[in-house]
Amino acid sequence: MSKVQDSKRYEHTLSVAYTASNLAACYGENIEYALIAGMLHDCAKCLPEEKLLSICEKQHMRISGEEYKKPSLLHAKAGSYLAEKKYNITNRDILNAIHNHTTGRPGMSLLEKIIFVADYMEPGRRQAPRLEQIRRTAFVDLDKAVLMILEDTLKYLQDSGSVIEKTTQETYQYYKGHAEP
Ligand code: DGI
Ligand code: FE
Ligand code: FE
Repeated sequence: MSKVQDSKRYEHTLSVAYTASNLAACYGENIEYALIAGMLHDCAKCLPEEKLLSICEKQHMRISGEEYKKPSLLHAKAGSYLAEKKYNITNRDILNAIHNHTTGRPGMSLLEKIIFVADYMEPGRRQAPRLEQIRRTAFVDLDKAVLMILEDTLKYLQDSGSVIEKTTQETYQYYKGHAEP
């Protein structure tokens, strides 16, 4: 990854991999899968937007209006494609964890939730509100941590007037109905 990412992104990548491996140990997920998914989750993050669009168009992936407005959202889908074709990952769960790491999806697998949460709370993250609380919650109630992250992400996106991907909204509604109160 250090060859395709700038140094800040590479540091984030290592932190996500380590955080994901700890969550995997906590919840009985395969630690190696968590490390691999963490290492690869942002493998397309440093590609230019035109490249992300061309990869997704070439593969006939569905691109939403929001993704056309904000092509950087496609780094997750394009990353999943590269993980399969360039880095030879065949495990569907790992590929899905990469594919869904930015918006989440309703009914995520354990590995998908681990990557989604690790990406948000890795120790290098400093900006988000409630980080300390989310970090503690993640090791006690993973679904609750997913919900808190979606709440804060949606609030941040609304406040900053960003386009909101339908999947992010749907994932929030799903975990609002599923996380323990
Ligand atoms: O790639 P990273 O920066 O490590 O993390 P990420 O893949 O979760 O991307 C983070 C950004 O994605 C963060 O600023 C929130 C944003 N995001 C998540 N869902 C949506 C979104 N941005 C928009 N515009 N719309 C969404 O639905
Ligand atoms: Fe990302
Ligand atoms: Fe990331």
